[in-house]
Amino acid sequence: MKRTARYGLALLWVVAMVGCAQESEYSAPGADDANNQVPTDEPSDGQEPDDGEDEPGDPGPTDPPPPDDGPDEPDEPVEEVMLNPTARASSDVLGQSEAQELQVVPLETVIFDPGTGAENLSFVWSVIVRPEGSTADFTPSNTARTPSLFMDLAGNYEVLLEVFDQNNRPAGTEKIQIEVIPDELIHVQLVWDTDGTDLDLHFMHPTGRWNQSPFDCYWANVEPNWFDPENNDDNPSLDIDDVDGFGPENINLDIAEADTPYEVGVHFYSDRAQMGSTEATVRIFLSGELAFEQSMTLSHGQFWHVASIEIDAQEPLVSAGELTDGFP
Ligand SMILES: [Ca+2]
Ligand SMILES: [Ca+2]
Ligand SMILES: [Ca+2]
Repeated sequence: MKRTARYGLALLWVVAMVGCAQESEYSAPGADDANNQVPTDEPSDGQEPDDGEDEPGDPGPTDPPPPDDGPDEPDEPVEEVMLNPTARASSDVLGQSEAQELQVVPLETVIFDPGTGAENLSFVWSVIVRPEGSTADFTPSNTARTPSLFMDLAGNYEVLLEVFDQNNRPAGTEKIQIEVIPDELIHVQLVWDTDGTDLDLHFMHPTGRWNQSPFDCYWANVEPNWFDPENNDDNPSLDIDDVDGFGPENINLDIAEADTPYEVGVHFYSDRAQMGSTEATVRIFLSGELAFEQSMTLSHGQFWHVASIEIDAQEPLVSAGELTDGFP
């Protein structure tokens, strides 16, 4: 079956502090994300953290003391928590870094740490900036102390950490930037906008035929041996075949043959959810730089010839833009 993942290595670490604002005005993170729930010791309901306002029926410990407590027993002040959150790539062998700006390759798993030893705290992690089409979510949950995140797409991510004290009062926030940069010569990325559908990315050598081994690299031919049979660096590889919706699928190539236009295509293979059509987006990175981005609406069964890539040509990337019923 079709599910391989190939991991690259984390490359370098940069340390940089990003804003720290105690008791910030951030609203409850990710209200649209079912996995985003504010931790609470209260027997109720997963509401947003108590904002200090006295809401009727709210039995939370942050309610102000009864009036007869008198003015000489003020509320216990919120103590600022000193945070030094870090992110590190799971494949990094050098150990923990102090990085709040991290650079990794696509499909790396990044592990987050709030950087505080204080107990009785709870944490909420949110992805507040992500590449369009990314569905990355925290494992095991966004309220874990040290969750991990699978960096599903090339591009920029920003992660917000919110910390709450034992009374669920906001006690600090920090942000971490993750830059996901492909380290291959050619990195082709496919995402689409429907669930329950299976689109397939194809990367074909000019001597090949679409959807046939060995010169089309796709889900049935994930790492063919092209060019020099003794060299694996000149072989393309498909990282993931996504079969249940949205993608991503990536095909990479480190060494390109001279005078060789590689062809990129997308096939709408299966429409289990009966969506009828879906919009596919292909991004092509050359040496880590986004060089091409196009979207196309495909009906079930259709094939989109996306582009040609010839690295040493005057114009290395040429849009094809052809849509056919089935493979041409
Ligand atoms: Ca697929
Ligand atoms: Ca080879
Ligand atoms: Ca999927």
